[in-house]
Amino acid sequence: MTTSQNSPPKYLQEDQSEECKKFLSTLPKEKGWMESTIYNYQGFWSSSRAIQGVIACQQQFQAQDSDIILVTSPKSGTVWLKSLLFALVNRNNHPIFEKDHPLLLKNPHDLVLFLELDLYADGQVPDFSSFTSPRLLATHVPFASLPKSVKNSRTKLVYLCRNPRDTFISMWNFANNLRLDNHKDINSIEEMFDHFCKGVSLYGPFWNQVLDYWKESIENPDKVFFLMYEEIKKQPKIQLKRLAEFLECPFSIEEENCGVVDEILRMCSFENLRNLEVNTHGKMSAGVANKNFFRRGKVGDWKNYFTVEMNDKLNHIIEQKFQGSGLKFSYI
Ligand code: PAP
Repeated sequence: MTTSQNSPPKYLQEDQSEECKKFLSTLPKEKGWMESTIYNYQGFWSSSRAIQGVIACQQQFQAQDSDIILVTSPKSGTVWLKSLLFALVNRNNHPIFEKDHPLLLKNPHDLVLFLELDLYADGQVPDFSSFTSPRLLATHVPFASLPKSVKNSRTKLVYLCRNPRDTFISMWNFANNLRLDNHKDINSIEEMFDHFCKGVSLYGPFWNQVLDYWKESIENPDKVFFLMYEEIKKQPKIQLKRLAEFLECPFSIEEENCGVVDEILRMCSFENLRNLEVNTHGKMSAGVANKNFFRRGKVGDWKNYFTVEMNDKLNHIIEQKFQGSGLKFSYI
């Protein structure tokens, strides 16, 4: 489904029932990135639409032991990981060399749906009957706010993060592109950097989300698999094979010899996905043009935007927040 030319994409819709308005009025609020306002619910910042989806999902979602949920901090390469997971997990029913592979025809966001932004958004009751097992799902929700059944089942979580500098630049560009598409003015980099540093980013504070999943991945390595964008860029084959092992669907020697691993990486590469017709001209079902998800796809783009002051300020925050965690980001 696409939105009509006059209505904003679902991402930007802020329709609220009276009951919801009343509830939102009890939450701390700040200026939004794409939408006018974001709210703090259970310690994280998000749009009214996403919060309604999170609450519905917390109340209704029943996880299954075989589920695989991709969790990401927004703009950390979700669409990339969705494509890799889809190709990996479905390689028996959709061989990667298939001429009409779903990844050639659909944006990864339409193949792996978000719980709170797609399935439980806008008051929907999702129908999972057409899902094949394992169900592949996604969310941006912090660990503490995941539905109970996700934590209490053997559902596997794949967490992806990206260095905070590139994440911020990607978020700022994405939000402004969506604003421009909807005839709104852009938010300055100074203002949104300040927001990001204060923790007021989409599903932020960034550091809280990353640290919680990092700790879970150490304490519970069979449940949470922690991946970094920069590491996949550096060693794609190694990381994809680690992911396959975590998901208990390792590549066979025969598959490796036939080039399956290489072909999955090629299919899901930035250059390939970005240039597909569906991603140059298509729109995802939530109404956003697919091209917005394929901007530069590089490590280190932050250098084209950061001033010395911004660099110093973020360095200081990162040192403070991640000290002693053992987590190190790579920026080049
Ligand atoms: P979302 O949170 O809105 O779903 P998400 O997919 O996480 O967005 O992030 C998009 C980023 O991943 C973009 O980064 P950029 O703004 O720095 O360019 C996008 O270019 C990048 N990206 C998309 N696909 C790939 C890919 N196949 N390989 C590497 N990076 C990618």
